[in-house]
Amino acid sequence: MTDFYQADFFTRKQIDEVQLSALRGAIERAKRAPHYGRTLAEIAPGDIRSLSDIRKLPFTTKADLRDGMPYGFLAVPKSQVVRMHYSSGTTGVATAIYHTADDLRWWSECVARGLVGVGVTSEDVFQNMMGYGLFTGGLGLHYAAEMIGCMTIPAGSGNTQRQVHLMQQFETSVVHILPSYAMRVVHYCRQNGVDPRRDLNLSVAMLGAEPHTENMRRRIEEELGCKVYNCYGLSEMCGPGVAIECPEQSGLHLREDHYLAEIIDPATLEPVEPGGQGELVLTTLNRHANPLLRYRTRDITALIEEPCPCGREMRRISRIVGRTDDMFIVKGCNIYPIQVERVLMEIDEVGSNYMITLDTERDLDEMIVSVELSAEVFFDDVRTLEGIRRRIIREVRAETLVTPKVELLQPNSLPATEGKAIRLTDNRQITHEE
Ligand code: DLL
Repeated sequence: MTDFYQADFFTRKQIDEVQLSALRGAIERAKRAPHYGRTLAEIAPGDIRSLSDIRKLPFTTKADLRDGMPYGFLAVPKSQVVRMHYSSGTTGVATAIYHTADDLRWWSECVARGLVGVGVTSEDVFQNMMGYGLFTGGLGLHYAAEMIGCMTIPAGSGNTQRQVHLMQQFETSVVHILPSYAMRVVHYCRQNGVDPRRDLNLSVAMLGAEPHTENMRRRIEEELGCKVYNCYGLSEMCGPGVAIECPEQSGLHLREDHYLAEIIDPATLEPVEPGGQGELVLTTLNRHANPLLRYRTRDITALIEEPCPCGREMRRISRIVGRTDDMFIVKGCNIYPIQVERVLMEIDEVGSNYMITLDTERDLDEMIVSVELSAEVFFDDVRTLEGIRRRIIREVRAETLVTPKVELLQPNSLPATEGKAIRLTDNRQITHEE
C-alpha cells in the first residue's frame, strides 16, 4: 500500500498532535497573505497551545474571499502557483483558489485515500462524469484516480448516450457522478433497454457536489447495481475529498491531517454541543498557496467523534443536510430542499427529477413541488395519479409542516442542468430571508 494511505490509520492521539503542530505552521504561513497579515497581526505561535485555541482566530467568510479577490488570500509568490480553480458561485459570487504543486499533490492524495478506502485499485476503470475546468469535480478526482493507477476516462459531464456507451465499451467499474445526473443515467438506461446489472460492470459510484438523501443513495444503488459512496468537498478547501465515506456508509471520514473541523451554531457562532448539528467550519492545515483559517462553509452537518468500525479514528461528518443559505421559510416553517427529496425518493412512482417553486398566492406563501414520475406510470390512469398526488402532499406536509401544491409531470419535463441541479426557485414578491 502506498505511504500516504497510512495517514488514514493514525490514532486519535497522533491526529491531535499532527493537527496542533500543523496549525501553528498554517497560521505563520497564512500571515504572508495580505488578508491574514492584517487580521492575524496580533496572533503569535505561542498563543496556540491547544487545538481549542483556534477559537482565538477570526472566522473567514465567503464575503472576505470576495473582498480579497484576486490575490488577497495568496500566501506565496505568484511564480509558485501552478493552478487556480474558481468556486462554482452557487450563491452568485465566484472566488478563486490557488494551488502550488505540493498543494495539488496532497489534495490528490486525500482523494486517493478516499477511493482506496472503498476498494478502488489499479485494476479499476474509472469514468469521471463530472465537469472538467474551473469546477473541481473533474480534475480533483482525475489525478487521484491516476495516482491509484486506474485507467481513467475523462468523460466530463453530459451526453448520457456517450457516457453509457463508454461504460459498456470499456467495462467501467467506478464512476464519479453528481447524484442528480446519476438519476438521469438510471432513467436513460431504463428508456433504452440497458439493464445496468446485466450490461454494465459497475462496482462503485462516488457521488458528491450536491446534497442528496440516503433514500436517493439507496435508489441509485438498487438501479445501478453497485455501492454508492458520498464524497464531500468545496472549492475553497481544494474541492472533493475533504471527507469521503468508507464501506460502513455511516458518515464521511474527514482527512483530519489536512483539515481541522469545528461545528458552530451559525446564529451565535459558538461551538455546538459535542455531536450537535451546526455549520461546518474548516481550516486548511497544509495548504501553502491559499491557506484558509476557520472558513465558514455554510454547510450543515454534525461531527461523529466515535472511532468507526472500519478502524479509522479520523472523525466523520454526517451527510450534509443543506446549506445555511439553502434554507427557505414558508409560512413560518424552516425547510431544506432535501427534506422534500427524502419524501419523494420513498415513493416508487417518482422518477428522476423534481423541483420546488415558491410563489405568492393572494399574499400568502405557496410551495409548489413539481415531480417527474417514472416512465412506468400511465398518465391516463387518473385514479393512480390522484393517489400519488395525495401521498406526496400528505408526506411532504408531515416532513415540513407545509401543505404543498403538487404538480405531476411526465419524464424529462423539468429542465435538466449540465452541472449541479437547481432544486429551488423563489418567485415570491417578498423573499423571506433569515
Ligand atoms: O462541489 C466540490 C466537489 C466536487 C465535491 C465533486 C464532491 C464531489 P463547489 O462547487 O465549491 O465544490 O461546491 C461546494 O457543494 O459547500 C456543499 O454545499 C455542496 N456539496 C459538495 N459535496 C457535497 C456532498 C464542489 N457530498 C458545495 N453532499 C459545498 C452535500 C455537497 N453537499
